[in-house]
Amino acid sequence: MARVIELNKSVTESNDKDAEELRSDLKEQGVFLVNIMSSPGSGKTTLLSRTISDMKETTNIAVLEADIDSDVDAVKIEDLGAKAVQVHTDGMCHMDAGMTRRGMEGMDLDGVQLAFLENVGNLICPAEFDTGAHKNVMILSVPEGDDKPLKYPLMFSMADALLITKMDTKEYFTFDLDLCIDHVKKLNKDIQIFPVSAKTGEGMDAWENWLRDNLF
Ligand SMILES: Nc1nc2c(ncn2[C@@H]2O[C@H](COP(=O)(O)OP(=O)(O)OP(=O)(O)O)[C@@H](O)[C@H]2O)c(=O)[nH]1
Ligand SMILES: [Mg+2]
Repeated sequence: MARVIELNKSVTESNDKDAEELRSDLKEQGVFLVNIMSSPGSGKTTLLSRTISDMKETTNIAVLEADIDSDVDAVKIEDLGAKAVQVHTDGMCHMDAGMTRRGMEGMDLDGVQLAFLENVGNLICPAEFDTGAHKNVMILSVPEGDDKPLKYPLMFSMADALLITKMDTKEYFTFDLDLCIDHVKKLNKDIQIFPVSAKTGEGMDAWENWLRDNLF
């Protein structure tokens, strides 16, 4: 059983200000926070699990798991030996900065260098709320299709990095990687793109080096 925190909608109306304050407070503590967004089942928890296994010898990692219900994702992360707290969003399809702060305050951040927020699985609302993270990362998995940047442009436009996951399944799906990258670059020319498989480990080095380069 993981620690579970029940959250209500933040009372404050100034999300952008709260987000700036959280970003700055976490930086002062030396905690680099990464917001992970994607549709349900695209592979956020699996990607985080692989990343933790690869990096845990050298980097102190904590994960804030946000879901509508259950603690299954936080339990998976704790089983790997990383710190995890599960937050429930009271039915809401995204995390905001106030909720993220309360979740982070529920975690022992002593010595933590890298923290992930696994946002609620959804390609729309999470892109509209600044959580206070230092970087926004989105995941698109091969089975979802190469046209998703055309249909959900906001998240692709605001992300600092895109992981194209489940590359090991590419032969079973019609997914044109170059075309997908082309769509994404038209929306966001500065985005970092990492094709990966959390199952085989393909491409994980480049993603993990990007994380290491960004630590405070
Ligand atoms: N073949 C393959 N399967 C993967 C990969 N990454 C994740 N999966 C599978 O995809 C399914 C969903 O993965 P999760 O990591 O639970 O996805 P999620 O985005 O955390 O899901 P929610 O938290 O429910 O939104 C699981 O069956 C994983 O085993 C991958 O790289 N390759
Ligand atoms: Mg998950």
